[in-house]
Amino acid sequence: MASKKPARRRDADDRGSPTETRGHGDELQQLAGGTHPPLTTAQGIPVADNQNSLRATPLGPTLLEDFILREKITHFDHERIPERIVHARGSAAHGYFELTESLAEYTTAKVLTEAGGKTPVFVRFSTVAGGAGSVDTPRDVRGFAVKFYTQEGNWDLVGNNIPVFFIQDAMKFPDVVHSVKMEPDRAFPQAASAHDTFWDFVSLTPETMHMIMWAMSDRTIPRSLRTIEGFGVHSFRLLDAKGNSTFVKFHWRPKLGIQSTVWDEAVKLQGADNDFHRRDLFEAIQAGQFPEWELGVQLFTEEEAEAFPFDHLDPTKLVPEETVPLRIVGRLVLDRWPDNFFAETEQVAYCPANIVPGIDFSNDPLLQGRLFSYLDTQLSRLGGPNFHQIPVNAPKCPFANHQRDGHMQMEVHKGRVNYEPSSLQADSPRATPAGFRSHTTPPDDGAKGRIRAESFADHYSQARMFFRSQSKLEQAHMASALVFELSKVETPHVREAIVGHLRHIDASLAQRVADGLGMPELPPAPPARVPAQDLPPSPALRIIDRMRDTLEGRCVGILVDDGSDAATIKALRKAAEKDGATVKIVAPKLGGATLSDGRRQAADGQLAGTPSVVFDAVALVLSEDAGAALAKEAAAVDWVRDAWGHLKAIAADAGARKVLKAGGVGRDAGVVDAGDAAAFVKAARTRQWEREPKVRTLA
Ligand code: HDD
Repeated sequence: MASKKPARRRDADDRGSPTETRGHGDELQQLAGGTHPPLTTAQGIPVADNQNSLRATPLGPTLLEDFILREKITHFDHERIPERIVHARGSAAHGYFELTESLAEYTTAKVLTEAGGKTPVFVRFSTVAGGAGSVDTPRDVRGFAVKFYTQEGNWDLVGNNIPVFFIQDAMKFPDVVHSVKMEPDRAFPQAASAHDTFWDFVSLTPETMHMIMWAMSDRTIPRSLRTIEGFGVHSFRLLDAKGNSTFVKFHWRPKLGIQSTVWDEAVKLQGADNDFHRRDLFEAIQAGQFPEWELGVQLFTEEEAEAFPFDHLDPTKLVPEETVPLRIVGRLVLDRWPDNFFAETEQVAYCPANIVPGIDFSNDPLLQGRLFSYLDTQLSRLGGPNFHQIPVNAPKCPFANHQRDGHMQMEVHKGRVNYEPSSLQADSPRATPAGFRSHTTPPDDGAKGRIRAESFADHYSQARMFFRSQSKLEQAHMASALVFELSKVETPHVREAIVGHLRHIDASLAQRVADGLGMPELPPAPPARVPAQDLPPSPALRIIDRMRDTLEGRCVGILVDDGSDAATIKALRKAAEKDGATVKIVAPKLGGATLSDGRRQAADGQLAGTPSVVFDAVALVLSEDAGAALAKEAAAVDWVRDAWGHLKAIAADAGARKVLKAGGVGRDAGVVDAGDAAAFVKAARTRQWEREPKVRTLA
């Protein structure tokens, strides 16, 4: 058919000039106003037509000669780089670290000694198991990686929101990661630990038990990245001018307090908003509500460490704050969203080996392995040894050495001298006495070998301490989480083995999980090299008691419709905003609603697309008619049913009561009259934990 069209005819006009634009697409070029710089190829050649490829005739084949098309497509074909093997999904921001208390007594590192000094940082948060395009709210550990661009070079504190790790030795890292990622034959589940391979590995690796307790706690279903804690995990060293060493553990404490979701909410958030955490971080920064953390340090000497009833070099152990209190020495503020996700968030390359003079590593065998792994992974992820020149990775202090050439070299190094010692160039870089020096750890007298230290053999005591330090509700959440995860495990002996381990941690926990799984009897506990000791509980490890009662950083949703009482909405909004909340209006239609005073109220979200899971507290202000209509609308009924089930404060006026009834909302201190804005704000500052036993059976 096409071949018969007259357009195939070649005539004098067809030939035109080489840069001539013809046919469909011309008009697109005219659309936008403004003063645009000329579009060029990567070689700087101006492009006349960005709509049509170069074709032999109007309906003929495309010509290989079209270097503009080839360059464009080739670049596009290579846009993706390998995603991180772990922590692939992440969100990041720029900001600064401000030292508020000098640690000059312990270290020479300027970033930790110059009180009042501000150091630029780039912080990336991540989930561990899922791919780059996975959801934000699975049950998972969160990465908390901070790159400090100090005056003495880059210091990367690459931590997590949990102070311990699954394994003791880097040798096991590929195994634990393989086991938790999607299973290799079926390629599922994505971003989930609830499957056979993970629990199989765990069941055969008792050192994971402490971290498993944390992973099953509410820490792994955070409300926001702004409400997670961060930990450097390992013991590091601080070194003073004489080389004296003090051990240090780093902690980040969120200013908004630590806050989590409830499991059902986290699951529903995955449907409501895949990008819930990324969006929350973005919106907070754009709104000038800059996320903030305190930096706390635990400092202890070698001698003090000797007295701990555990080995602090074992990364499955934490140092209780009750033993070594936290000293707050600084604050971290994130105040700028990256300009470009790929250039910054994707290309940022953290390496725990990036450390500055005055800080040093410890002999933690997990840390030692990490010192190798990160540089290695960046070489394959970023394609060569010059990734430190990418702006987000480059130090902000001067840097110079004799490393040269390599893939994607961006520097034009001058001069003849690219070696040392040399006498030919007066300004060529030389080592300096102020440079990095390692702690001179005296050698121990043991023999070389593939050894797991005897002091690493206790796998249950701190797991027990963590479990027993939790409030009753948190313990119930952990038991329920274990039941959920193990219910997804198809292999009976794996489920049984895990419950066996739990018997070493807490007999009641093991029984609850066994009951939750419907096991007829408790499986045997595996032999334990070192039986669990009863360490004193550490209340600092709880979440619920430590949540800050505040509306700061929280979001309130108000459901309105035509005829909603304008004064009530205004009062609720005013009170919530005064307390620090962000308020969003939800209506059945995005166009909004006409309120009782005849004013048109715009909506921030449409009801069906804005479920209550995205809010921390909800209010419904509805006329009698709207209430009656919405009581038959599943989206509205779910709105209140979920808010009730997720333990949120609910304010409702008379018209909205019908919706509450349809949603099965009961009565408690968290369900208030919409006319009482003060009562609503008070209830909205926290979750209604006492409601929980009424809404779900906890294991
Ligand atoms: Fe790791 C990434 C945190 C043990 C090997 N790790 C990575 C990231 C974080 C952590 C936050 C993401 C950084 C970013 O945002 O780009 N990793 C930890 C913590 C660990 C830990 C807190 C234990 C205390 N990691 C660990 C071990 C190994 C690795 C034992 C290997 C021996 N980690 C890597 C890696 C990654 C990584 C494969 C993947 C992407 C990357 O490094 O840049 O090299």
